[in-house]
Amino acid sequence: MKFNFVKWQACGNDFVLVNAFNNEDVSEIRNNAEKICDRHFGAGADGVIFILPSKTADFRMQIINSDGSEAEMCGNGIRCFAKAVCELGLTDKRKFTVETGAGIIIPEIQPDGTVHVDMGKPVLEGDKIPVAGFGSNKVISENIEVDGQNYKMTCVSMGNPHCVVFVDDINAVELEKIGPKFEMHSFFPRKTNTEFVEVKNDEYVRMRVWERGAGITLACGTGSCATGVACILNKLTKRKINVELDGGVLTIEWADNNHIYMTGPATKVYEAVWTD
Ligand code: ZDP
Repeated sequence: MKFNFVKWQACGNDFVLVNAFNNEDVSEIRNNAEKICDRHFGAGADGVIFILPSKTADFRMQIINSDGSEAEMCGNGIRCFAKAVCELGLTDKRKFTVETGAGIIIPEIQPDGTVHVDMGKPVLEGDKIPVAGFGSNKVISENIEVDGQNYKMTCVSMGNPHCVVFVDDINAVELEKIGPKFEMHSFFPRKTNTEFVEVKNDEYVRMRVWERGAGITLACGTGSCATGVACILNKLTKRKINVELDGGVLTIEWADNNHIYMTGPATKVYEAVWTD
């Protein structure tokens, strides 16, 4: 297997980006995503992202997690994707449409190099997130028992499922221990990403994430969007907040048009050729 790729990171959430806009066959790369993402035997990344053509948008984005599973959407990844397609000369537009598993997403490159993304509308109906046992009701501050301990969860989909848990002290969260237990909990038929959030004030929160199919990552964009929504549903913050992650800060706004807007950085790290 031999292919060119570009390594990108966004708030420390890192990806191997592969350009397949001319419909190249990337099935072998996709099937080897776990090996490619391995931090010792591979290039090392939280996921592999493919730049693909689309019939319904300017581009299509596909993301494979580091465990080889496919995800519907990724927030940090789409900021990397947006800057990559410009860098590759696949468009001279600064704002364009991207087909994803969460629908059409619209990134816009800002003059300062950050990317402002219309992430679409959050999905709050339990059975659409999906979370079992709540029908189409919203899941706000509901009980969940994990490892013999009770937690309050608020669940949101940004195309991919998120379970947000507010805590008093984020440093006391044993993320490595309880993260996978939330991910695999019977409430979540398609598993879940889990965000632990300490609210600092009504405009600033600290969040750590255990990602479905990737474990602890330094940042999660869709998770930050879900965190913003959960903060507002629980009347804990204003509609525009900064989310401090292990790897950086994202600005999240839940606007009056019910769309979530995410703004943050994305940086190219290197270009390479995979040759094993
Ligand atoms: O839903 C999932 O399986 C996530 N692990 C996908 C990756 C999400 C990402 N970290 C983000 O920023 O939203 C890329």
